Amino acid sequence: MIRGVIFDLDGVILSTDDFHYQAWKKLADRLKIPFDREKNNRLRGVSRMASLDIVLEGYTFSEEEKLAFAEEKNNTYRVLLNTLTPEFVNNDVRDTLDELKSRGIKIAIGSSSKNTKLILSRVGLLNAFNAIADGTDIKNSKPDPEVFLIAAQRIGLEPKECIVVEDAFAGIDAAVAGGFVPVAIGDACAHKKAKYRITVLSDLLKIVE
Ligand code: B16
Ligand code: MG
Repeated sequence: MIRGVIFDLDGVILSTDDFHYQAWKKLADRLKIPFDREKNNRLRGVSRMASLDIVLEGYTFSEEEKLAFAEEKNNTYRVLLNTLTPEFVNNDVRDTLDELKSRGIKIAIGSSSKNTKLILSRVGLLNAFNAIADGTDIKNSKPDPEVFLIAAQRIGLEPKECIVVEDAFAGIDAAVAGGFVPVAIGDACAHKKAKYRITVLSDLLKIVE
């Protein structure tokens, strides 16, 4: 029986894809490294340093330079995040969260992003969840299930009692590895191991009776 839903943040609750793109593009342009939207799509759900490795593919830099590049990208990204407003989260998402709560379902965030709390506070959802687990809590990024296991622990549920909603392949892999019920939205719908595929978040209400 499903008693909890753990949501990935970026690509599920809202999308900051374009901000990631702009921030990586600015760095890549400065370094004279080609970067386009196709490459940006490969960064979805991937941690910041793993994303940087993809951005720098074919180029060699020291660890020190790479840490500085990641910080530079994040500074640009955070400036863009400051333009977020509650309108970035659509009504279908807000209504679904409210309905799940009124059905007694525990809801949590399980995101790789170290900017999770900034994003949630900008869109007015910082206090909307029973628990938040994010990039600041974990040693191992998705496809490791660590972030979802911490989220489940914080809402006091077993993985098998929780749905994980993900838009990234690595996130579905993480959900499967942790023993959660994997629900795909967006690009992740192409993942063979998704148990359910949804188009909009309110489709969850048919899965969680
Ligand atoms: P940050 P999610 C992920 O968030 C993004 O999908 C991914 O593009 C990003 O690189 C990652 O967070 C790390 O984000 O640089 O803010 O720590 O989809 O797991 O909510
Ligand atoms: Mg995501």
